[in-house]
Amino acid sequence: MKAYWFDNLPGDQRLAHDSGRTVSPEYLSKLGILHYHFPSDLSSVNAIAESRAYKNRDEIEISPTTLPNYEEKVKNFFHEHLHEDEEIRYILDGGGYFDVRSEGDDWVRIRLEKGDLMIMPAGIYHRFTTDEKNYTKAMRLFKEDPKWTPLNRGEETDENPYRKDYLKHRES
Ligand code: KMT
Ligand code: NI
Repeated sequence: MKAYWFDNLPGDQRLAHDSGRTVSPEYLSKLGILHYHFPSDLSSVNAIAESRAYKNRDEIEISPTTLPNYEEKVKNFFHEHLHEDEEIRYILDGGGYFDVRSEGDDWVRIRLEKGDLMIMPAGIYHRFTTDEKNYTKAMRLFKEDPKWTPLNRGEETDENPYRKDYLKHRES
């Protein structure tokens, strides 16, 4: 895992877009993001899922050969959105980027690779993209009652109770 400020320069979303300014683990924690590294150890993943009552999971292989309409899907993952549940992702192979909004509404880019597990809080604005290698295999963890539908950013999501709750906790 590596976190840095997104450079905001034009170019394919799958490029690194590394401004060269790193973001500290403390700042990620302030945004409410948790990160772990579990190399090929599903027991740790299972323990996290159990402790947060995340009872469902699936695996997704995001690549041009395994995901129909790959280019379109990759663009969709990159639409800024939030969820009403935590988003928990465990990278099984390959790599990719999650961008999350900072307190000042700038993008923090988080590079994840095999063995990385990230938990994003409910209500945080974010987006995802594969990298130049076009290959991410990930486990997606869901609660029993899934509220993981992406809600694209707009006036309504700014008023979403999960968004308001996130901001309240981030500021404290
Ligand atoms: C998301 O929320 O954009 C995703 O789940 C992307 C696929 S998992 C790496
Ligand atoms: Ni999401």
